[in-house]
Amino acid sequence: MQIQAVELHRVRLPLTTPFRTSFGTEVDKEALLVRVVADDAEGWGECVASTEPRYSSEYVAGALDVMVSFLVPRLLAQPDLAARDVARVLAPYKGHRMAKAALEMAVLDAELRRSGETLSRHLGGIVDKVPSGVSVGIVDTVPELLDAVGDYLDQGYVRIKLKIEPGWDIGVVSAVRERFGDIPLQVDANAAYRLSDASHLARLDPFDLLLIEQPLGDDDLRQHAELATLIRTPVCLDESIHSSQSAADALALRACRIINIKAGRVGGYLEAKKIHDLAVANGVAVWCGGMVETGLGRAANAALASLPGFTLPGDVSGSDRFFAEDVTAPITMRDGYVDVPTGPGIGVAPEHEILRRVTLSTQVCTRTSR
Ligand code: OSB
Ligand code: MG
Repeated sequence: MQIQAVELHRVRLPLTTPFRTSFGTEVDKEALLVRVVADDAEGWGECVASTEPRYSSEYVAGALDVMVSFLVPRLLAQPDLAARDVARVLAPYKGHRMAKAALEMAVLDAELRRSGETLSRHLGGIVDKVPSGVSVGIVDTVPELLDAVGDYLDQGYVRIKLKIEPGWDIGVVSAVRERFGDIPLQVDANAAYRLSDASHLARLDPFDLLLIEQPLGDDDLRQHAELATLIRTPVCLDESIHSSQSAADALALRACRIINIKAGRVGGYLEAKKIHDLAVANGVAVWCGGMVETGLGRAANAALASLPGFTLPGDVSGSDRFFAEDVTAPITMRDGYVDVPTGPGIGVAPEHEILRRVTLSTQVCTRTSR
């Protein structure tokens, strides 16, 4: 298809409660929603960069700039563009995987809407609903956390992930185990520890966690491999995995037994599928991470999580986990599952009236303005 225009909508949604991790606290969710318009098709994508460059180097204003200055003009210059070409076309510009992923997602959505195929089917999905886990942020007190976890379990979430950091780890996990027993439980450190904390992290061993996500720094593959020999909890990587190449490196180094796949972090849903395939070939479990996406990104994540290698519940929670009002029809978790969308493409799109209300700014790039 030939792309005629790309609209970039910067939106802000208030979170129902602040979301705190070892790298900071978010009160509002900002996102860039991308609409690609071709002659006979249109599609939507979501950029998962956060407001500040704390999870990774990308951030909303930076993503917007690189899209407008470099990525979008390059896409608009292609006389014929397929989703499978987007990564190669944008490859001369280094990094900026979240920005690239959002553009590829929108082109892919347009293509699939035109052909009538669902994203799930296109990627190789095999189920019509996916188990729904929830990521629980750091809070001020243990009783407050226990209330939150109890609430999510009552709602039906099938797996709890606790954000941890030094000072909010062993005691917290112990308290949750004591109160809720043998529930599927895992932790995410977002790179808050050093290899010298290994004996401290080994104190999580008795709690039979499903995994510990990204205990050490983004670049510490070798250290993760060493840590994995010092603790019993399976090591899972998030921030360290940028591509199928770095996934292959991590597996070769035995730096992890499990991979959290986020399409935005690795440059798109097509690269995410490659990592899935690589993990399956190596007998490594994967699960679908989240970036506090709007319903658009969540719907696409549900499609990704429907692939056969996603054998652990993902951070694919309902819209109401974070938002009082989503930009799409709400994603709902029912009896522990989220439905994989059945409409063509991603299967959902922002609702015009809501989008208008939450939009901070819109930038339109056209073939003629490039
Ligand atoms: O490390 O998995 C993470 C949210 C924002 C940035 C990083 C992470 C998260 C989550 C997932 O924990 C939250 C979600 O989208 O459900
Ligand atoms: Mg994580």
